Amino acid sequence: MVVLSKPAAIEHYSFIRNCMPATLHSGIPLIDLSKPDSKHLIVKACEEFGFFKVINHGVPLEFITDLESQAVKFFSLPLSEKEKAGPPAPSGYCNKRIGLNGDVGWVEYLLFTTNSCSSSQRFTSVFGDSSEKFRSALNDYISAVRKMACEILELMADGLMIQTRSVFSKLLMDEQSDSVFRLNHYPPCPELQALKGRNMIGFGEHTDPQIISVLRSNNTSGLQISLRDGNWISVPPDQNSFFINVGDSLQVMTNGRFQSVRHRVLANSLKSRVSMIYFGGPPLSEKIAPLPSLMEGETSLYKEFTWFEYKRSAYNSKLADNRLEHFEKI
Ligand code: GA4
Repeated sequence: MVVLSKPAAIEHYSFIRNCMPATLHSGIPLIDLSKPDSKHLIVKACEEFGFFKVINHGVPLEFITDLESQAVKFFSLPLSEKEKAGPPAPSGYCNKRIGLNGDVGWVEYLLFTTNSCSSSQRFTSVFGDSSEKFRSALNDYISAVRKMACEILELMADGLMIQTRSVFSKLLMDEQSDSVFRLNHYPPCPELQALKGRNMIGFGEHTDPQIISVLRSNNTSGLQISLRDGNWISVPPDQNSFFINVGDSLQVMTNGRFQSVRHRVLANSLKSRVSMIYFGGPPLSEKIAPLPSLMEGETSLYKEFTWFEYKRSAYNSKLADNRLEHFEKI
């Protein structure tokens, strides 16, 4: 990460924004996975927010702290070392650029496609002897988080009274599941203090294209979500919990009953933020369409498409675009 020497230089960055101040919201739905009523609360949270926080999740703390310390170690390497991981095409490292269409943010990150992360040779060149430790921390974490995501998706199917409770989870469990994992580092941005009331965008507003995203961060604030009325709220960080986002594909499968949540991350002037996100996606060939049992005489709001088609279109878009627009029936 480049450190800017003069506060004036920072003015040239296109990701400085005058974001309206967001309120800290205490009403973010909280789901306790150990409670019997969680399935109904999950459905309510997905309908009202497309977002919720999960406690009693069953992911071993050790998996979380191990991967976080591997990530911190990686991000503290000199830029030239980190760049040895190669660009994220599809797995690799990148600094500031997000996607291929000109988006930028005050962030550096590692991206992995989940079926290739255990085999990526490039990490050996960056980590040398400790690459095996990184790989195993990554695999342990992803397996545990995918298991929790599947449990949530099964409770969701139950709550929606769908007969086949694995209707969503089987897509993540499929060997061909096209899931993604990302480790983000938002370095502190001390120059922000000179910007008086303006914000530095860490990761610009967007919705996630997949089915479900599972986010865990350290205790640094920055995440904001957009409510249905368009107001932004700050999500208080909680390193012991996970945050779940409804993705665009789940919006389609529920024929719009659930809506994918728009979210963004603002940089912090003092503390660095590290987040790890699992994006659970279906196999490329999977048809993404509303589930017949959720239609109750309604017609589909969306044209027919496969995850491959949606992904191709999404990856050609800008971060803030409404990606589902092209797939809506007029
Ligand atoms: C948003 C969700 C995931 O982080 C991601 C992102 C992807 C990328 O970083 O390459 C995209 C973005 C995300 C959606 C639109 C395109 C593609 C950046 C971008 C501008 C890995 C994903 O699957 O879609």
